[in-house]
Amino acid sequence: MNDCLFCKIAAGQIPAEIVLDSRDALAFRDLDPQAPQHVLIIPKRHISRLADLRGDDAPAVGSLMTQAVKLAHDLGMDEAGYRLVINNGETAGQSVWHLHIHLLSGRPFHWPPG
Ligand code: DGP
Repeated sequence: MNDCLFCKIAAGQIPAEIVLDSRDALAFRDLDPQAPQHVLIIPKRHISRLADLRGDDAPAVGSLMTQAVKLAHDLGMDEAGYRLVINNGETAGQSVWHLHIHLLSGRPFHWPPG
């Protein structure tokens, strides 16, 4: 997508602090971190939001989730714990229309979330 912020980051057109670059996914530090560690994991292929996933996207989503969990491990978050969040839609807090998993760690998280 030409005007998608995260597609531009994936294409190297906008700088980001990249922590993972694989065949199908990219992870980079959030510009406005909500925890001491806050990383976004995105598919390189443009998918606007969770609700747009189709049945044949299951392997892609499984791969994304698996890479998020491995990244949490590699960034040393296992012991402290971490939270994975996907906001779907404006009311849920989605502001960038390219599917992304938030990986947050380094402070206590409350439930229910705000
Ligand atoms: P969400 O609100 O769930 O759509 O999350 C979007 C996140 O993207 C938000 O936490 C801030 C982050 N963000 C927005 N613009 C940029 C940017 O240009 N670079 C980086 N690294 N993160 C961004």
